[in-house]
Amino acid sequence: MNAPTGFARAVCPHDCPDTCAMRVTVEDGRAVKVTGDPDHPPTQGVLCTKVSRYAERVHHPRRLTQPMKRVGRKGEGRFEPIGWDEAVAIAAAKLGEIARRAPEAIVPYSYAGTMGLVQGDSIAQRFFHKLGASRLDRAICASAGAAGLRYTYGASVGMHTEYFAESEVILIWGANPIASNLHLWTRVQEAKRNGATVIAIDPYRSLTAEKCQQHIALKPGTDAALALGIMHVLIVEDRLDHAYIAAHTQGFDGLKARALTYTPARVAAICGIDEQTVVDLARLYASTRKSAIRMNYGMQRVRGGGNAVRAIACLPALTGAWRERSGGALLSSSGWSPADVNALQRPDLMPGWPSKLPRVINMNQIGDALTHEGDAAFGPKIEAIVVYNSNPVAVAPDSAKVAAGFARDDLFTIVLEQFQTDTADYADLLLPATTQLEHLDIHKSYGHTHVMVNLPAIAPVGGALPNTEIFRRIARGMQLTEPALFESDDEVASRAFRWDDPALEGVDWPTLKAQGWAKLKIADAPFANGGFPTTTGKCEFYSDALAKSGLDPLPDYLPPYESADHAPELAARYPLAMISPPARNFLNTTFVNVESLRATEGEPHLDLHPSDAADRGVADGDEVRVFNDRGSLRARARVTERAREGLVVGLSIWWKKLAPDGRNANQVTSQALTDLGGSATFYDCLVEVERA
Ligand SMILES: Nc1nc2c(c(=O)[nH]1)N[C@H]1C(S)=C(S)[C@@H](COP(=O)(O)OP(=O)(O)OC[C@H]3O[C@@H](n4cnc5c(=O)[nH]c(N)nc54)[C@H](O)[C@@H]3O)O[C@H]1N2
Ligand SMILES: Nc1nc2c(c(=O)[nH]1)N[C@H]1C(S)=C(S)[C@@H](COP(=O)(O)OP(=O)(O)OC[C@H]3O[C@@H](n4cnc5c(=O)[nH]c(N)nc54)[C@H](O)[C@@H]3O)O[C@H]1N2
Ligand code: SF4
Ligand SMILES: [Mo]
Repeated sequence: MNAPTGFARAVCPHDCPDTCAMRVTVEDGRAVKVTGDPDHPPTQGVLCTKVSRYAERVHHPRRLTQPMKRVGRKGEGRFEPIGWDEAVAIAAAKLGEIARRAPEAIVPYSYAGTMGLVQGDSIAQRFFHKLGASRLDRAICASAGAAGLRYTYGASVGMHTEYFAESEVILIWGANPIASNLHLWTRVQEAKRNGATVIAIDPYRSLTAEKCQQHIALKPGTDAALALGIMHVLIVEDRLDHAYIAAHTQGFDGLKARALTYTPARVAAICGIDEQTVVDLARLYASTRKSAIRMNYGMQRVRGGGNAVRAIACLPALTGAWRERSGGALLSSSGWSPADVNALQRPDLMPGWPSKLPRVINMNQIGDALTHEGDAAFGPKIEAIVVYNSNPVAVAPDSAKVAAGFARDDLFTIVLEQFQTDTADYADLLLPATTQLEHLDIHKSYGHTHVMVNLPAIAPVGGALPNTEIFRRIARGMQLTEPALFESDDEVASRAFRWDDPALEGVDWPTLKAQGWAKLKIADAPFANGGFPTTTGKCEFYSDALAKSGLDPLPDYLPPYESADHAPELAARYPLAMISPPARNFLNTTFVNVESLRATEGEPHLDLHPSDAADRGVADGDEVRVFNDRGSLRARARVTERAREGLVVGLSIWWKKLAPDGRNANQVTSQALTDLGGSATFYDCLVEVERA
């Protein structure tokens, strides 16, 4: 235990770029309060509202504290408690039987319930690799953007958050930091006080957009066109850093030819904004090298998401903004951390390694996968699914199909959870997992450049166990003998990073454990002299790797699947574009069951523009039905200009069973995948709305 009484040091485990350092106040073995650590530079002593309530969640009366087996119908959520020995025996027998016959019929399903490298994907991955289970493409969130960055910069790397405070122009592009990246917003406000111009590029007037000097409300999924339009202006007005382009980029001539086809007039028509807005934005952007772009994942949840990130990522290399530490772009900083994924996850344990590996299931298509009968192309029908760190019945797209899959009587489902979520209701075995205050972990961050350690502050609540220990027990129950499956959490954490990496100079596992965190050694202006982590060392406007895969080697605008440009017939029936970005008081579906936070969000809302509301006879406060061919949900209408014309917004992600109609936004979202990275297209979704 870190500290039975007094302060303990922890790390916020949630899927959030800020990765805050927390102090936990413990009294009589109970966590009574968590606060932001004032000594940790990115945290600056502040936690967001929802995680300030973390102790409430840890000791919540409905925490799962003992293993349970299903007694009711699937989805009904009726269980009876059993002991750990019985639970492990059931899991081991069932998984063992399937693994001997058809290992790929077992599918693990996990995401970022915790971002910890130990409780996230270490022993669990090793276990599934050893069995030869299907692999999961964990692409529900960030993989289009990650691919966009990889093909342009070589990795998920960018500016340090700290230096946004010194920027003179800041574009908040497809991001809503007040809700989902609070500590960056603090830096942006500092910059604003020093005279910076801050512009939001977002179809929705988010909490952040309303606080910026300008809000450019483009149509969803049109960001690549806007970026190409900015390039057009930079080129024709010669606002380029020719020396930077010559020395540190590849493929300028091709990019130039492409950008010249995106005149401001064409871009204005695609994006649904004024021509002058495009020109002014480009001029402002190029007026200083201290121009910073904060992208977040909002913009890449559409068909052309990968290309959009790629196009935007090219901008700072054109103006030479990378020469300044307060210039450049940041989508994710996760690539700076020397995480040792192979040591953590041991892909070499897979039968057939390295050439003939088990099939891959994209987690965004779990609805189709679970309802597939199996054939030569798909492989065996799925017989067992093991869910941890995720709530697919609520978060995965095309939810009716997902729920139908989980409802299959011939599917064996294990769910490791802290709470009885929508997914837990479908479990055959529901196993209680510890929270961050009860287990050890090690973290990198995708928003800052520190690595961090979380030590347990309290003993596990009730009979809860860490994910790692649950998988160790099931492995032992299956008589597996591979030593990697039985390493302790401390041993796993000690392998999480390549400690000899120059970024970790002077830091090893014992030091990090003692200190709590360490800042990675990365240059202040990392690409001032090029040195991108691509094979060419350049910022790749033109990507040889994309060309080799038969894809467009240059960034381009791809209209959303569900748009008048791409699917006019569909757009005639379903004329409204729906997005369902994060609600401020939830973190995906985590915290929806914390009463105080749910009360703040109220009930599921749908924001729609006054003209769209008038066309449908919808008044503010009416109950509306949102629908398309995939399904429908109900919500309370808020008639507001926050949503641009043609756009409806349902802040998310509600637990279905805590919504009045038992449904959420994913009833209408689709399983289609992005251009690059196989990501989900949650915000590429046409609907119609009517009064309920
Ligand atoms: N409070 C809170 N914080 C969170 C989360 C949460 O649920 N709640 N979720 C966490 C997770 S998992 C993630 S991935 C991040 C997500 O954090 P963000 O990437 O910031 O996520 P989004 O809210 O999806 O998108 C941000 C903004 O993009 C806008 N947007 C939607 N479509 C488009 C588009 O086509 N173009 C442009 N330019 N903008 C668009 C949305 O209106 C929204 O205001 O936040 C994390 N932090
Ligand atoms: N409509 C719509 N859908 C979306 C999005 C959207 O913007 N709109 N956003 C998408 C995005 S960006 C993401 S990242 C996904 C997020 O999807 P998920 O990663 O599934 O996120 P959560 O809903 O927060 O569910 C995480 C679950 O993990 C559990 N958990 C936390 N820690 C632990 C642990 O240590 N052990 C175990 N066993 N369980 C733990 C929590 O209790 C919680 O129920 O949702 C996606 N779905
Ligand atoms: S959710 Fe984000 S902002 Fe809130 S405490 Fe966690 S890391 Fe910090
Ligand atoms: Mo995410």
